[in-house]
Amino acid sequence: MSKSNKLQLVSFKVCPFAQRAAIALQEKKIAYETEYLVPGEDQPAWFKAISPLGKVPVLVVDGTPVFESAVILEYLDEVYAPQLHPIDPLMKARQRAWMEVASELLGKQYQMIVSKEQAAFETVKQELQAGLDRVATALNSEEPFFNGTQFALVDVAFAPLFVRLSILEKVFKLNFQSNPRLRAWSTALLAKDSVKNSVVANFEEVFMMFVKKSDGYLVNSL
Ligand SMILES: N[C@@H](CCC(=O)N[C@@H](CS)C(=O)NCC(=O)O)C(=O)O
Repeated sequence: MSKSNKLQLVSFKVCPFAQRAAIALQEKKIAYETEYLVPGEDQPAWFKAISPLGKVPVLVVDGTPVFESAVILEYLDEVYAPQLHPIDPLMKARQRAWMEVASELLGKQYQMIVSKEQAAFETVKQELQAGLDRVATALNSEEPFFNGTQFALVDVAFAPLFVRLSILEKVFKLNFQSNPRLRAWSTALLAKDSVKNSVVANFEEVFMMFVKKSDGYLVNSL
C-alpha cells in the first residue's frame, strides 16, 4: 500500500469518534486534510453518499470511503507504522473489546451532557463513574498507558473521553478520576502531542458551546 494515498477525514469539531481517527493520523505522522461538517444540519449529498449510517468520521482514502472509527483505526494501523495494536492475537482481541467499552462510555458522557432532568443526569453520571472504575481494573499495573509504557490503539480510543472529562471536571467541579492509576493514564493521554493536535485550537470553547446548546441539567445547574 502506497504511503502517498490522499487522505481526507470528514469530521465534526466536537465528535470524539472523529477525534480518534485524527489522533491515529497524528501519531503516525500521516498527512491528511480535514473536512468539517456541522452537526445537526442537513448534510450535503456527497456526505450522504459516502456515509451509510449518516455519521462522522469517514476517512476517504484515494476516493474510497471508510466509516466507523474503530474500523478506520484498524485500517490505519495495518497500513502505517508504528503499529499500535499488540501483535499477540489474544491481547489484540482483548483491547478491541475494551475499545468497545470506550465507545459505550463516550455515549454515557454525551447522555450526561444532554440529560434534562436531575434524576437522569445523576443516573448516567453514576453509570459513567462505574464504567471508569471497571476500566481502571483492566489497566496494566505499570503506568501510564493501558498496556503500561506502550501507547496503543486502545489508548487512542479512550483519549477523546478523557479530553472531554477534563473540561467537564474543570468547568463543573466534577471528579471522575479519583483512582490514581486512572488519573495517571488520563494525564499521560492529555499530554501527548497527537492528542493535543487532534482537535481544533479552540476546542474547549467549541465543546462548551455544544454543552451550552444542549441545555441539559448539567449546564443549568451552574
Ligand atoms: N460508531 C460510530 C459512532 C459515530 C458517531 O456517533 N458520530 C456522531 C457524531 S460524534 C454522528 O455523526 N452523528 C450523526 C449526527 O449527529 O448527525 C463510530 O465509532 O464512528
